[in-house]
Amino acid sequence: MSKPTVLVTRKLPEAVEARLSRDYDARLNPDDALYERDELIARAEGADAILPCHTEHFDADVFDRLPDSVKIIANFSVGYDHVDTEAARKAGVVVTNTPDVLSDATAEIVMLLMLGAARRAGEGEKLVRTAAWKDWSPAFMVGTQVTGKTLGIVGLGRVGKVVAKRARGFDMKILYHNPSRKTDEDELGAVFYDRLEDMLPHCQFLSLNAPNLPSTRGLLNAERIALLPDGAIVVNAARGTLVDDDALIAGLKAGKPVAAGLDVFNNEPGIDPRYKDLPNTFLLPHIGSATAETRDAMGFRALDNLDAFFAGQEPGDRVA
Ligand code: 8YV
Repeated sequence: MSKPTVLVTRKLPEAVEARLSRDYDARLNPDDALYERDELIARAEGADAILPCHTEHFDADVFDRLPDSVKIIANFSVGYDHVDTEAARKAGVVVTNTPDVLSDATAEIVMLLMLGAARRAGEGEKLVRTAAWKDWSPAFMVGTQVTGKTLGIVGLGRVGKVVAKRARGFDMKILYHNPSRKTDEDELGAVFYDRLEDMLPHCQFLSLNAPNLPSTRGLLNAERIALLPDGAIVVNAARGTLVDDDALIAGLKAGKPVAAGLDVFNNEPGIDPRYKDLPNTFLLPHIGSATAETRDAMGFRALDNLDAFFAGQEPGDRVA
């Protein structure tokens, strides 16, 4: 029997591509070129499956135009907000994601964002790199201490739970807001707030760890920022859509929050340029899951889903 054809939209780790080429008729992308809509559809001609990243968008128009041969979209990502799952269902296309395997790597970036924003790492690094570091004094580059502070987590899901665990290593007190209360085992002593507005006044640090959903879009707005205590620090390694940029930028200019650590943005990579001009931002280019170990694990997880599908089984991570 011939191997199923898989269109792979981006360059993947060597070991993942080796397994892909062994088990499938893989259409790889060695140059890692970004396929725009028309090219993506053209390249999918005759393919049985697509293995995309969050850089490709599958809206209703794409599903209308995708060749009928495509039966599954096995994402190389945990988030699948780049896929219109309703349109996928209507088109009879199965969609999967890669949960769990990137929670540790992403939680590391959340800690880096907290530390980087609190300890003014962006400013400090710039001083050293531009040879602008001229002096030292007790008043030089004074930041906020992370140890022992109160951290509010919006979304105690897979990543949020690991963030809570890591933050406990910094003796932080953990609060969380979630659509529903977690079990004792998942909470591990974190304090649940049914209403986000009730939690915000206690958050010396606030970490956004919720998915991009209609209910979370623009969640961090001017009214909610105003509820944060003085000196609060906000970090986001989830999705840029959770933030109202105008509100956060106005807040950062006014000193509330006092700093922000951001790994994700609206309209990546063309982010709101005002973030770059603010000294109190610590900015990273969406690298939450970018470790060699996690990239391999994400690829293998996507392949496990494809293997199950083509073996006539239900893929473990089916989301549509
Ligand atoms: C990935 C992510 O780098 O998996 C996700 O949802 O946001 C990132 O960590 C990216 O999506 C890979 O496609």
